[in-house]
Amino acid sequence: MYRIIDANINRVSEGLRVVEDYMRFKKNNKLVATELREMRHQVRKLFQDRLLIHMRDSIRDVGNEISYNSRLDFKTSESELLTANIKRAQEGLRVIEEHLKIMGFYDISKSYEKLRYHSYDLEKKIVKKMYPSDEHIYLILGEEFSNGRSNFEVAKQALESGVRIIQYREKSKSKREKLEECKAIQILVNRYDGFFIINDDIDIAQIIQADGIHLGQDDMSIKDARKIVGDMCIGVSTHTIGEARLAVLESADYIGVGPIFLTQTKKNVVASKGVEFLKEVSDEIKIPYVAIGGIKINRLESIKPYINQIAMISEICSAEDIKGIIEQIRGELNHELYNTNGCC
Ligand code: TZP
Ligand code: MG
Repeated sequence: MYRIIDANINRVSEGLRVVEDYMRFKKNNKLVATELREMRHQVRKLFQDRLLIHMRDSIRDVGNEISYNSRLDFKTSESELLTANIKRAQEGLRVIEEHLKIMGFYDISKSYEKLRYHSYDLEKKIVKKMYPSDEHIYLILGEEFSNGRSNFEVAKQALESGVRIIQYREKSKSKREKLEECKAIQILVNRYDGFFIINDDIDIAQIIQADGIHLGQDDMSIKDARKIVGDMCIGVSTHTIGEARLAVLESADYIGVGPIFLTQTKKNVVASKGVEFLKEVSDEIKIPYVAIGGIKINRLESIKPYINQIAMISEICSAEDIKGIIEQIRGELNHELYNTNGCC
């Protein structure tokens, strides 16, 4: 029994340590790293007994060989690494909890149970959805361009057609109206395993636990936004290669690149060098980027070599047949795209 407790205290601590260091060094997420650190210390402190080390016999542990010969722990992505290690910690906590009960340490067992519940909550903060950088279509909602349809209706049709990234962008609705609409759309997006991004309103994004926020050059800086949203995905609009470089330095998760063509959709749009700017970004920028501004199906040919992802408002929202246009766009994009970069 002591060997089981000892092995699992180590297992839990090590699992937590892997995640803690990732949150600390890769994500610069002080809050979550601190929570993990405290939990790790608790795991060691709650049950201390000389017998733990005394009974240890790692050399003759039959599990060594099983583990050495197995490829079940093979991992290829950061999110797999995080999930595996937080799960390892949870399983270990459960083992400790169950065995301490029959060893007569009921109260201590209940404290480990508490830690396990805490770890479920932490898992939500750690295993966040990654920005889907391999999706080609990024739909931005705007009711005034939607032919009398609601944002919810447009989002629903797009999701049914397989669009996964949806941004909510309303410039003249009241906060309350936007919030109610976003709550409903977030639930819908979750159902389709999509990725929902809120333009401008960080408070709405926080309340509905959106997947991301999108900031313009006049909104708060990424650094300040990070203080509020932690490691939620942050996208930033850029109009020059200088702004794009800065967004990368400030650790944006993706950037908007545009306007590429003339657009009537956005008021007071800042001019950019259009396709020329897009080329610069495709040559240099190593985070996901999405081309935006006046993107129409019949203009795709000229930008195909430089894009992986395109954002559209009017071309999709105003279409008579939303599903039809999405299918057409997808047909156009599905071949010979410049495959830009990895994920964020
Ligand atoms: N940012 C730069 S251009 C633009 C935004 C939000 C509007 C894009 O709309 P459309 O209808 O796809 O040109
Ligand atoms: Mg803005």
